[in-house]
Amino acid sequence: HRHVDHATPERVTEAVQSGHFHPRIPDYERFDAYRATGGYDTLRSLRETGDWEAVQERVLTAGLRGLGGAGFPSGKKWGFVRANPGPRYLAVNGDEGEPGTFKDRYYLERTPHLFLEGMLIAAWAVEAEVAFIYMRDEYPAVLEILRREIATLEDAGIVAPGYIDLRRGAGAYICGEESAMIESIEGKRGIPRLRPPYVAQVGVFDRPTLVHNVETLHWVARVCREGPEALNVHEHNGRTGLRSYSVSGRVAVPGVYLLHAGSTIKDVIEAAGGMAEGHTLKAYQPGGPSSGLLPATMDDVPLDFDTLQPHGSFIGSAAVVVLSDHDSARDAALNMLRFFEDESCGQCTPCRSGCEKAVKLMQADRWDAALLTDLCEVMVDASICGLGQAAPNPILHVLKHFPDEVS
Ligand code: L3W
Ligand code: SF4
Repeated sequence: HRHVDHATPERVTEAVQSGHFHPRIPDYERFDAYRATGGYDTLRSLRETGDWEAVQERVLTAGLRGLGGAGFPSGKKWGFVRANPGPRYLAVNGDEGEPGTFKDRYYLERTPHLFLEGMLIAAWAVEAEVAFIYMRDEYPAVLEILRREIATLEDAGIVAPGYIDLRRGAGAYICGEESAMIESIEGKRGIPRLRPPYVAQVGVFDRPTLVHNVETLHWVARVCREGPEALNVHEHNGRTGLRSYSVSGRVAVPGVYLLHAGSTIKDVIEAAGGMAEGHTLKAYQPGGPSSGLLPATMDDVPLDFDTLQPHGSFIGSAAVVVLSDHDSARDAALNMLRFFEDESCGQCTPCRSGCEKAVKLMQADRWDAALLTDLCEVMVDASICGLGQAAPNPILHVLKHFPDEVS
């Protein structure tokens, strides 16, 4: 997870210019190609004669929910932010640090202008004075693409120079938590703030701030252009909409798959070309390590917001990792807890000490189930942010679904 040799945008640009290094810049849709098919027409007409509440209604009707993990209705956020007096800001969360998640990168490396137009529409809707993009530094190609295309937008007169402020993360997972990201944007160490106040009220430099994930804004552009039908006509297993599943692990063809929101693990594996040869499904991580590990028997649950709650899990950013009969659930859980131990910001004791203690307890041949359960309860109840609150999930799931591996 940690990169010692950071390929920062400056270094990438410098290295490219000196001919020493060639980051693979994928063949993405450039400004001219995007413009040629009506790109930025929606933004222009909204800026000329648009009614932000009509656009908000459209986004709500589409059923668009925050795709960074929490699934909060996107249109509602616009109303919360607008309810507070300006100046207001927009901050895009492009930190994409959840292990197994790579959908934002996928879209940015293919159709960056859908994201950029969606971002400018959201910025227009809340009258944001600056649009910050907080981008994961481990994505040098994405950074290069954004720098180029933002410059193109400035040259084309679509945004004023400097209106889009591209900021680089520095490899801390916690900076994907929205208030820690805001601290980082302000130039401080990224640690989560207590809520309330919500960032819609007190965000970047204490101003009301609209925070959206990259993919959410990609869909804002599509919903504004194509109508709510871009999302809400898709029905499957009683769920509405589409989800971009980042699929990795023991599947034949790992990748990002845009599927119905009601897809089960069976559907997801089928989309990814089936299981890898010689592997049988044993368990899966439905949405990042915070969502824990579910057993193969749970193969008929729609992997969507809300549906996993009864199973003590959630879909998060839809980062599906498939484990097989060749894998150990306890090893996977230990790996997840090591990650949380490493990435805990250290601000609160239940998480800082809890993750460390859990890693030690999980290394025993036999797990002390009573002690681990007690520790998990404290972490869930008393941690400040989602990292510490959700870190126990892999432990609780192994105890529940794979007790034979730890007793
Ligand atoms: C105004 C209210 N605003 C809520 C806003 C809030 C935030 C959004 C969601 O994410 C999830 C976790 C995992 N007035 C409001 C309000 N808001 N009530 O709505 O807020 P919240 O608290 O539900 O969640 P959150 O802290 O933003 C936590 C998931 O993130 N997760 C995923 C990580 C994903 C990555 C990645 O790589 N993309 O790192 C990890 O645990 O599902 O539920 O904007 O301000 N009354
Ligand atoms: Fe930091 Fe963990 Fe506390 Fe979150 S729960 S504030 S990551 S110590």
